[in-house]
Amino acid sequence: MKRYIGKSCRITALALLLAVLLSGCISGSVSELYVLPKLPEDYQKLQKKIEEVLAQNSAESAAPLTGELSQPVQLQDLDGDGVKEAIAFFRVTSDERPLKIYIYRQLGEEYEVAAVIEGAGSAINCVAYENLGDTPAKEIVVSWQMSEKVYSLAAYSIAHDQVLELVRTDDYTDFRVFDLDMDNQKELIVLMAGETGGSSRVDLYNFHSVLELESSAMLSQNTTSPVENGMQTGYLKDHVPAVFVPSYYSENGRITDIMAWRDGRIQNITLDPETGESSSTVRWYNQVSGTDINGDGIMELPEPYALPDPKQTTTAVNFWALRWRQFDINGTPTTVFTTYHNERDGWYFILPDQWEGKVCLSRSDQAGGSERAVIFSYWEEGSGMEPEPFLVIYRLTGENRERRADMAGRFRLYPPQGEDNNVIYAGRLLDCSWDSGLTEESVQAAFSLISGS
Ligand SMILES: [Ca+2]
Ligand SMILES: [Ca+2]
Ligand SMILES: [Ca+2]
Repeated sequence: MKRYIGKSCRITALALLLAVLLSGCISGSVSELYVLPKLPEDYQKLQKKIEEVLAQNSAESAAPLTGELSQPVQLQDLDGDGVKEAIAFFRVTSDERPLKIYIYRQLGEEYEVAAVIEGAGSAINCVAYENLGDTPAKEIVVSWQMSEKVYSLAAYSIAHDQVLELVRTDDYTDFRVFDLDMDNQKELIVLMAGETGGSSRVDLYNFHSVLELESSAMLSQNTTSPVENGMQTGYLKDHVPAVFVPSYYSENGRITDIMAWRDGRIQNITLDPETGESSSTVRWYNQVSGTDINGDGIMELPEPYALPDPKQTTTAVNFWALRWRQFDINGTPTTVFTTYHNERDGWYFILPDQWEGKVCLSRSDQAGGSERAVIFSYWEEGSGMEPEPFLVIYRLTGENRERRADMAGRFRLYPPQGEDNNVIYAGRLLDCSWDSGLTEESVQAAFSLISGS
């Protein structure tokens, strides 16, 4: 739609954005946006410089499409002198290299063009400012969109107003900037998906007088492709940095390759040389991804297993338990705890170890879905016994939810008693011949909301 807006409109919109951006009220409401503060003199001068670029034939503002840094004008101290430079993004369609990143340096009250990065392609996909070298200056990492779903990654340094392209990859899949080798300097870590999953790899670009491709590690064989936006950085045991790369594996399966720095290079520390796969990370339930579930700063990956189910009639699993495991540098896992995750209702519960093999779950939805409950029962497979309920966790919505949460026998899990919320979670303990070891307090301690739900 952008291209049909008149140029003056575009300039006004940009000036507005600039005003908002520079005044620091990015989170202001729409009405606030239109009460324009008078621009300080020097920002008006920056705006004039930007308008000069936009005044060219077929020029338009072209902010990065994705990522956190998606404003059309951004402020960053690139050279580390304590004064922020302004960075503006344009597309000049008539040019052979239509994408332009202008870097403006402030000189007194004036702005002048310090450097321009030019690129081929259809759009600037995303941008990052990171120190990848040995000077105080930040490098600019740019993902250029070449065509639909094809992206090229490049890193540039700006020194003495000269743009230097440090590295460039063709058709990469994802990247992170992260200190993998623990030398207090970040590396560029690039996921390159191959034609088949088995030919995918992670490339590590490290700085040794120049930024260069230092080492690579292959992903597991027999996968389909890496999971879109699945790559995560995090930590192993002893706070060793690592990159976690999930891939699609067979039908409904996922496999996660863990990449870390070992013996002077990036290595796939979970890869089993016999199978060519990170066999210890395979999982067949994929609604939950790796996360720091216990908040100790170390990544845990879920290892799902089917809970015993007296009603099971098919091979389809109704209830999964998740063993959350952290890994050490040798790829050896340790379980921190086991949970039942209820993604649909937005909560999870830590299952005590002594419950293993003794507890089954069932669901009970009432009142048109405004009362959804999961019932925990004592049951041992092959015992011939009927499941004996001992705990119910309710998700309550709609009218009277507070009253229903506070019914006799029920206790609040979220929010606390006396507070209302669109969704209220409550628990109930039931008499049972088996001792679950639970109290209201321990149920509260074991219950958590799934963040983001
Ligand atoms: Ca500066
Ligand atoms: Ca490093
Ligand atoms: Ca953790």
